Amino acid sequence: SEISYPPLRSNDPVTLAADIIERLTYRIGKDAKVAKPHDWLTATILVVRDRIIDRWMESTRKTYETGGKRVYYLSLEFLIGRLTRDALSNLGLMEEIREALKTLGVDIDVVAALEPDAALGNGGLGRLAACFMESMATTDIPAYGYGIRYVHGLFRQQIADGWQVELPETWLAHGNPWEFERRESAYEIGFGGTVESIISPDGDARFVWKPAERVIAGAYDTPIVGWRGKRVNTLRLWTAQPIDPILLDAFNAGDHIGALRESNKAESLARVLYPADATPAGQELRLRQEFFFSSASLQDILRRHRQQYNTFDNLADKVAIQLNDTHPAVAVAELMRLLCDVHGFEFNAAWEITRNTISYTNHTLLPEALETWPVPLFERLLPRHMQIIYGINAKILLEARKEKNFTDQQIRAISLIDESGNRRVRMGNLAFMGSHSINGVSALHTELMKETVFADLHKLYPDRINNKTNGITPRRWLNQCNPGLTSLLRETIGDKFLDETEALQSLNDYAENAEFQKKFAAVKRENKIRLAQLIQSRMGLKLDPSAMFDIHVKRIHEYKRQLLNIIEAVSLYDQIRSHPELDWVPRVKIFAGKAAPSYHNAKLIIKLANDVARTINSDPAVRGLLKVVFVPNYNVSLAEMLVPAADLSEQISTAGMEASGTGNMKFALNGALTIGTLDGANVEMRDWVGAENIQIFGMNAEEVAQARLDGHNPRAIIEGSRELAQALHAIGSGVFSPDDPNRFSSLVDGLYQHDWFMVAGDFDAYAAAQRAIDQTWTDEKSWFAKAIRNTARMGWFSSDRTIRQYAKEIWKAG
Ligand code: DL6
Repeated sequence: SEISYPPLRSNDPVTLAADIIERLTYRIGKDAKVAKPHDWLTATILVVRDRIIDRWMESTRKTYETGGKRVYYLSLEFLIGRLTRDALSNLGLMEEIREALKTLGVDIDVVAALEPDAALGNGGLGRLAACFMESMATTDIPAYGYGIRYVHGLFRQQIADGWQVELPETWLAHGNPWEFERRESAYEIGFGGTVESIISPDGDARFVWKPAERVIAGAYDTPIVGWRGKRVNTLRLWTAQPIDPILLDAFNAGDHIGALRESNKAESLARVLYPADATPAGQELRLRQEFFFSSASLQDILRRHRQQYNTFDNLADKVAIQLNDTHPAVAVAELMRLLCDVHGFEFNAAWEITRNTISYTNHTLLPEALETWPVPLFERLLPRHMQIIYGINAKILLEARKEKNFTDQQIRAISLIDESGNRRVRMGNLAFMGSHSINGVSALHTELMKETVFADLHKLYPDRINNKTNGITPRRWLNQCNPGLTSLLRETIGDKFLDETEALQSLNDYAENAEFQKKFAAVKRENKIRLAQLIQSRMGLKLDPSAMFDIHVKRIHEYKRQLLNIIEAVSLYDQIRSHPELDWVPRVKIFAGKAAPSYHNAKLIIKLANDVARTINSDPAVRGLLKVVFVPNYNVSLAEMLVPAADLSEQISTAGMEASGTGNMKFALNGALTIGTLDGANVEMRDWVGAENIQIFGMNAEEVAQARLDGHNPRAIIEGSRELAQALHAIGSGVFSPDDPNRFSSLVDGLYQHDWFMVAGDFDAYAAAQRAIDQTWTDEKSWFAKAIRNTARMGWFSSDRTIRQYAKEIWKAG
């Protein structure tokens, strides 16, 4: 029967102000006279949330009614940051809410800044998932994100005496008004135990897993609003609860701690996000987390599907499941288990459905980052899944041998079990075999995937690997983070780019226009002043906004080569002091980023950046021409301040090692010039912005591979480069660490001995590229023409484009 729904709520500032007061009074229980800024934030979020709910329900109803295909994005990380500005700006409510709060004597900028960053991710992979969620809603794709509601997101970084110190992140301390607990959506997740086989009268075997431990996965939903509020999708994050919160027998017998053991064990599943993005965590708890969220998500997906269609025969037509890296790869085995053991499918039929439903994105070629698990651990924790994995392996290896004449060596390479040492389950190969599509995240990365990590699987299935170059949401990474540039663009080229980012192309016509250049430069300057104020208030360091802001922010890793940048800073410092008569371009080198707590060299690089900064910043001989800053606790909100303020963006990874990068896109879109290697998406950025508008330097991926094969000789290179040799000598002999002169000798020795990341190998080319950048900077007209062309030509890197490609070519949805 027809249900009539209430009309959508009114959005004029007067109604909004009344609603805010209503929420403050009746939901939070505070009188406006004594309300704290946090109370205003919560009341405002509740009002905005109510506007979203109407559209959220409408979106869900539409999918049910049209029988649309649903996309499920399984990811252990969603680095969403703050949500309030996203929601306000996507709903077009920003100015109305600003006005409403103003009438109540509240400044929206003050309260919005109180929202904690939801730091549920490490870096690029997690932030990509967040951009994709927003773009899926924008492009009207019925999608759900599934992940874990970590109580503690990524650690908070403090810098003490130049060293990184990790502190727990407490983003839920004030509650989270954005989320809805869904008590009805709870699932049991098993671990361990045994597998029983039941033989039916006609001789078929059925398997029943009897787990020894069980926990409950409980759902929390966050609405994700698309641009102009067209569609609202759901981010469903799982929390872990014990079946028995307290063991009363133990408690009554006086064992008060033991009585909570189950509870603690269950809750530990959703307590922390593993803080490493380039090495697998390797611990049992991580495998438990992976299975926990994969199983809960699949049970939820199957329940929703069965409720609508009452069959799983059409699962692949109505459901697309995207695995974000190998972290949810166990979902391949779990979907097989659910279809075979719970829903009665025969193995081959279940395999067809599984493979047609699942697809996998690879985000790294670093062999050490491809997850594997020891067979005994896997077997103990997931005995039925181990059987299924052997079953899949037998099927595929037989096919490879019979149909493609695979050699023993090829069979060893594609097997799900790595037998080269202690036997391990290869999650990358499992994700590959269980997927109909395997995609890389930039053109170069995808080609390298075919040649390296998945070379033999690619020979077996030559049609499966495809490329989907990453993108970023322009709502967060232009409109919101750079309101000054957004207004300038609107008044110059009109509003079309707000809906179609590629319409930024028309800005090309203004690249040489002196009047426009002046306005563009003024916006950049304003953004630099804003950043300088933040740095002064946080660190007490004064920066000159006329200097070039040269920004290198991302996770700290040797392949991202912050070390190369620091060594160049040291060399520049030497030259400024030796040649005070020359016209040096004033620069501020800004670094930020977190190191995995167990990554010794990365932490040492942070200390080096801080030691170098202290020395250079306090040396009067530098005359303020060079400043080095390491800004603590890099997160999404800090990125939103840094990105619009950059003149120069450092994207200098060792070629062949950065799968794509997405920071590179954010900076270029906001009118920074890039200094970078031909790595990841930099290659495509060069094609789009034009080689003359990006500063490319150094070895390409092929040359790096060749140099490694030929026996790269870094000592000879260092000895042949006076600048490099002097800078390394200064660092290695304790010029920047007089309290501990040998502190950095291991870093320097590594460069002399193997230089795996080609820091020495690329140094001269990098230094020359920096001087070429200086040259361009001194010609202001030329600089801004290039900067404007970057903004004009980066529209293709919108995540809306990426998502449309996924939808058309992989998911067949939308
Ligand atoms: O695809 C998103 C993002 C890429 O832009 C980065 O280049 C890549 O490093 C990152 N990958 C990961 C996974 N492990 N590692 N390293 O975070 O994905």
